[in-house]
Amino acid sequence: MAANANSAVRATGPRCVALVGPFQSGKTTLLEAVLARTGAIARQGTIEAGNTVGDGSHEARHHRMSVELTAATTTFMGDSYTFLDCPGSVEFAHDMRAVLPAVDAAVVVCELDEKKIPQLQLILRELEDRKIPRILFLNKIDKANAGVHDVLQLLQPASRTKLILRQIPTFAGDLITGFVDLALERAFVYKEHAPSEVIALEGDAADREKTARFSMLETLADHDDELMEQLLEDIQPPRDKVFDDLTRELREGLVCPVLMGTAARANGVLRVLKALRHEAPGAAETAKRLGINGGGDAVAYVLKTQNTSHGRLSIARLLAGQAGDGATFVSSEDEAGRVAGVFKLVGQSTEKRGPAGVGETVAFAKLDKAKTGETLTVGKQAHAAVAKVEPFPPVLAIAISAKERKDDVKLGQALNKLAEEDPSVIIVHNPETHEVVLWGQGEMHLRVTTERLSDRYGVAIERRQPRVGYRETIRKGVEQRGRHKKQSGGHGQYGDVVLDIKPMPRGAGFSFEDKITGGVVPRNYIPSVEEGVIDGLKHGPLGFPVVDLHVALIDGSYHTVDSSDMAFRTAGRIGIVEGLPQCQPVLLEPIHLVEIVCPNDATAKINALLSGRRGQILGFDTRNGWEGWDVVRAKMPEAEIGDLIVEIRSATAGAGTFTFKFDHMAELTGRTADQIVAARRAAE
Ligand SMILES: Nc1nc2c(ncn2[C@@H]2O[C@H](COP(=O)(O)OP(=O)(O)OP(=O)(O)O)[C@@H](O)[C@H]2O)c(=O)[nH]1
Ligand SMILES: [Mg+2]
Repeated sequence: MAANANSAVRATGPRCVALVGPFQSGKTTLLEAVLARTGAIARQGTIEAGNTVGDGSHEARHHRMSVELTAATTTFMGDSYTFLDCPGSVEFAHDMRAVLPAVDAAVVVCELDEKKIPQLQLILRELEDRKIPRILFLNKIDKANAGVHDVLQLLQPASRTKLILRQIPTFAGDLITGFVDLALERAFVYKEHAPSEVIALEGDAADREKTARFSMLETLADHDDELMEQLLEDIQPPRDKVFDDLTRELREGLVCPVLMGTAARANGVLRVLKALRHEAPGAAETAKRLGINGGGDAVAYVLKTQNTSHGRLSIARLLAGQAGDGATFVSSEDEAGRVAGVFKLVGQSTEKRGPAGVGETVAFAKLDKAKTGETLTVGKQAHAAVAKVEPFPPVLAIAISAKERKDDVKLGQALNKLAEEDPSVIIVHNPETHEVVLWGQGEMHLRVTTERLSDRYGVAIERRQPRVGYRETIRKGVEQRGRHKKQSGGHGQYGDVVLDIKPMPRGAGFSFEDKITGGVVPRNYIPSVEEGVIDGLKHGPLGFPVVDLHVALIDGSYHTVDSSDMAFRTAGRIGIVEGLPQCQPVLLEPIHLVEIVCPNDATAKINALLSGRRGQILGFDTRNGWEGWDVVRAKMPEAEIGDLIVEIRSATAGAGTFTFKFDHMAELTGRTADQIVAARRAAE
């Protein structure tokens, strides 16, 4: 008996499958084909016609790309399947990354396009790291021709797991008209929007089938000694054994099969569904992978939380137990809410249904506090989070404000909701500039986020470049008197101070010292003098906050009746404001330590890019654990980092990215500094 006799048992119950892959590879089109093929929709829509289930939101239609997760449930041969159509753009990657822990398998839709290999590699790594069984679907075969032969040679570098070709194309002249399934050993001819038809396997196709099948078996035999012996002895392994191995090795993450087709014509789609049905694991294995022992209380993982016009909908997969109306969920942090409505989803269309059982993916309504990526439990005892997917650090920012003042509060609330749905959006309030800065994953991500603000929440906004954190400091010291005296009728105002202003080393900040002797400034007024100085430092002679200086109060005078906290505060401010221009003020700009990761064929371009942006390259290295990738480190002014991601992406076909960390403030003089100061003046 084969060692793996049990592993080939077909999974039962509802499945959940992610459709992932590089940008524009055809995931949404594949979902459409699957839904049409399984009867969930009457006709297959197209991206061009703008009538797909997948890109149903206003923003997705408008941009003709997926900008968020879409879930659609359908039935295939008596089993329920929920497909999660994930955006391919790296800017919306969090919507994909957050769902992966809870899926049984992923179909990775890709193209025969060398330029998209690094992106494919990024996605496959994510799946490999999370141990998600995966099938590659090589799409757009209609655009390929007889020139396409070694599919694996092109695709293999993207995968650390060995790929196995499950199908080879068959041709009529130069056109691909069908395929041979190497496990079934059957030839099929594609029919548009209909199941492929079995044809005789003969001639050239039969020869190619033998060679290709043999290499598929060889790869399988790497993990099956018995099969290896059979191959060595030239014994044809039984078909069941081949299917058993395909199943076991897929589930154990030892191999990644490659299927092919044309999603736009629904060609090759049935084979994908069959592979999922027979070979992919089900909810029981997934729960085991996540450390959930079944039975008992319901455990659900929130794939995505959405705020719709009907309130909050949480798309969740039930990994244990059962949950319906009235179920109260808790997360490890908080109560999540009480379910008021369970829905089956087919994209934007919702259909009310009964309680959800193990393995099902549904939308729960009214879980007011459930956030994307949370693990929820019914009952008092919260289950530990089954997965924690941290968003990638943000790479691009814009400053926004409500067009109309009256919308300020609404804007704040809407932003919070958007950040709960999409944790890769980060909102920062800058107290110094009073700006709301929206950080995200790229231009399109920020654009879509701001579109949602107006489309969904009706808040019109203005957007600007966020301000760079310039500062200024002084190069020499001065002693300066600050006097405030007002004698206008009755009670006057009197404060008089002498400040000793001195530069301090970089990073020292600000310090204040009381050097008054003999009570020439009474003790109780001294904190007010300091406050006045601090006030004056907020806006230096160049227009920026002043740092790295020491101010000592060395002398002054007071008036028994007219002196007050207010008067000394004003005197302190006058002293600093009048003193600073005499101290050779100089601009300081923030310099960050930048680390760029990129496929190594782009390293030279990245180096040039950094040098062109006043970057000081510290060196580059191979990226640890990432074959074919480099890391480039540099110090760069914040002003030059602004839209750096846009250029990095264009130099790396979207695969490169960067992180940054504040390093130090550096003096900036000359033309660039003059321009910054002039721009600041003009803005005031
Ligand atoms: N020739 C051909 N074009 C296809 C096929 N499948 C999809 N397309 C086209 O490829 C483009 C992208 O298709 P989508 O289905 O939106 O791809 P996607 O992977 O969902 O895109 P994102 O979600 O934005 O990453 C559209 O113009 C489709 O019409 C196919 O099988 N053959
Ligand atoms: Mg899509």
